[in-house]
Amino acid sequence: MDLYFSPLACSMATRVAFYEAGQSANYLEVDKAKQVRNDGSDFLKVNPLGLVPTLRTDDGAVLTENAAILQYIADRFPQAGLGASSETERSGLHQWLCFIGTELHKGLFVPLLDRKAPPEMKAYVLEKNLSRLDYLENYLQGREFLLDHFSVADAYLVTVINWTMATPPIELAKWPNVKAYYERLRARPSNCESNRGGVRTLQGRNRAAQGSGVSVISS
Ligand SMILES: N[C@@H](CCC(=O)N[C@@H](CS)C(=O)NCC(=O)O)C(=O)O
Repeated sequence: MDLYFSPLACSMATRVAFYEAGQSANYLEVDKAKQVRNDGSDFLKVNPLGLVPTLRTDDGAVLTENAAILQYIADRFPQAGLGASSETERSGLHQWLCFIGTELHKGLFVPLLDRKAPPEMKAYVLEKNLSRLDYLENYLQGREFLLDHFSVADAYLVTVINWTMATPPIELAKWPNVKAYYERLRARPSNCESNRGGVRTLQGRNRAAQGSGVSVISS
């Protein structure tokens, strides 16, 4: 399989899922600014939206969207137990993948990480959507994972929470259950492997962001 990814981007969730499943893929890096792969080829020919993750399966299908790709990995490697084991759990998995993709990824973090978003927009997004972290805080009380076991939803959530290192207004210490969850998940080998050097980069960018008052990574 070919996974088109960018370092620090949401495609890290798919890499985490591959590592957790004990599987691998051809990891093809995309330069998001130029929409080319690092061999110079045009990524828009693979995914006209220009978004990572994009996965080409062994039978040649091109899949897009985190929620769809993550569930594909869970279904493709059922022995890894990264998906749902019952109908109810499947609904829970869908729920969390949708929540992370819409409420957190796009609703909260993308505007904060966008270099071009005006400060008023960032302030509005914080006022409107920061409560999503309160919801997560309550849910994670006494829980190790989003479901009763590690799942692809956790792979996505730890990836998104990583970005708090580059969004200075969000101090993770204010949500102790989320912080503890993040630290647990971040310590898993899958996360370390998928994110070599990435955390240091994010921390460096966070320092720059605090200095300038804006966030400096685009997603
Ligand atoms: N709805 C898509 C969103 C994916 C997405 O936003 N990917 C970002 C990286 S985190 C990206 O490729 N951005 C490049 C761009 O916006 O041009 C999904 O869930 O997969």
